[in-house]
Amino acid sequence: MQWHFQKTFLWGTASAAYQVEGAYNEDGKGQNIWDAYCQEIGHIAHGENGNVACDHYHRFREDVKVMREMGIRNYRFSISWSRILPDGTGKVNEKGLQFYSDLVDELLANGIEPLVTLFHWDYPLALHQKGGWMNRDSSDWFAEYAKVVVDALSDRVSYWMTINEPQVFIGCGYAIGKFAPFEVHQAKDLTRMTHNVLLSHGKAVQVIRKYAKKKPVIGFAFATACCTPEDTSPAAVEAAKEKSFAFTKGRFPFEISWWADPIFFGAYPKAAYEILGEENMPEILPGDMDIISQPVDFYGVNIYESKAAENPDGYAENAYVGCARTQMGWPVTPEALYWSPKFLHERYQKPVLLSENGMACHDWVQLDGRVHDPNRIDFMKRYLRELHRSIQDGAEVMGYMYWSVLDNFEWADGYDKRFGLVHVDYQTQERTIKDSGYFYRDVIATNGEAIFSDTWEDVKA
Ligand code: GCO
Repeated sequence: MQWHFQKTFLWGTASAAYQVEGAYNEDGKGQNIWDAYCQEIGHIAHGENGNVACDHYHRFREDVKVMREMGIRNYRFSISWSRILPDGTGKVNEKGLQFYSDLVDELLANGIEPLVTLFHWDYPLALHQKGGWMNRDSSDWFAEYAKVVVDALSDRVSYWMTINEPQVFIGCGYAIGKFAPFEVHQAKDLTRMTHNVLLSHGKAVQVIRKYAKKKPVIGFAFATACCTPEDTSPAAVEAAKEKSFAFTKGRFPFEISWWADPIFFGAYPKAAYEILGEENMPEILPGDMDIISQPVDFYGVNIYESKAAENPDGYAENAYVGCARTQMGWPVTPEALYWSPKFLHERYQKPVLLSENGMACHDWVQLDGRVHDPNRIDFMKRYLRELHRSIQDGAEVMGYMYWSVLDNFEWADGYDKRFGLVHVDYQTQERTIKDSGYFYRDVIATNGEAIFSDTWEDVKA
């Protein structure tokens, strides 16, 4: 068995505009729904918001330097739509574009490949006020935004993700009201929003293919991992695969197939019509499914934990009494990075990009000035060993983006939850590379071999 990943494997890290940039109202940036709704008391832990965050907007050169010290080769970041188009459409904010152009130049000057996510939840407030994803025009708004970004950055950017986790921004934002804009809608609205989000994805793919100056590699970053089989018998594996891609009213709109089947098969799952009822399915105009099913180059997926195929203890999650859990409370389930790449690659026949994986820990700077995070190092070893095993067993996996480069604004959880390879002191904005950041440096330098050491020591010191 080879103890490393393929030479072309993309090792990197990830972030999102609203979670790291700050400068929420600077240099002509327009408001987005997180700017607006974080001001409402009760939504976010401690009443926190992304107004300043990690101040990445002003400190991006320092942050790129830190990435370089960690040997990061790829950096997945998102563009703030309302920083580029303050009203969502129309007038372009040149200072906003300049920030992203400077960031891309800084990355490339430091040997780091940029991967751009067009939309990571920070929907322009002006467009939300025009109906947002409920409005059939929303896909044209998104295509216009995509064109502005592609014209500005595609001479240097090759990797594109259209949307990040529609399962979550529609599911948590409009079905269960946990994320901005904190609304609760019924099925008819949710399917209509889904259709407009998928049309937006398809039209953005068309724009990138047509106007990108460098040959583009296009995908998305979906949520929702596959289920872990009860055991490795063929029957259990089949059952887990079937459950992973099933459409169930209870999990709608968080499923995989609800979002991925229209893109790869050009149709919504049949079970959706049966379970939701024809009357609740979206209006599909001629040509819509052709737009939605534009060919993409990879299936990007954010995986933190696997789902349980069947859980005898009644847990909805893949958990058991006393199981290891991260600071988010999520069960530690490394096999998620074996089964999800395997099942997703088999079903959709595209290379899989792990666009996010990581864990939140109770990190702080210790008396010796370092941030010792052995649990995160152990987590990464276990998950990456499973990813390596999945590749050895035939799954095509193109890369791994650790979430996240910096501690940052963890949405409704605010700043308590720390996912970063780099600790951020939000009082001083001081960055401290955690032990895991130095571990990841060695993982990348050895193309993965370091994950097989049970006793990795930080050679930096
Ligand atoms: C997501 C989002 C990230 C989160 C991260 C930790 O996957 O939910 O893409 O913005 O911060 O996943 O929850």
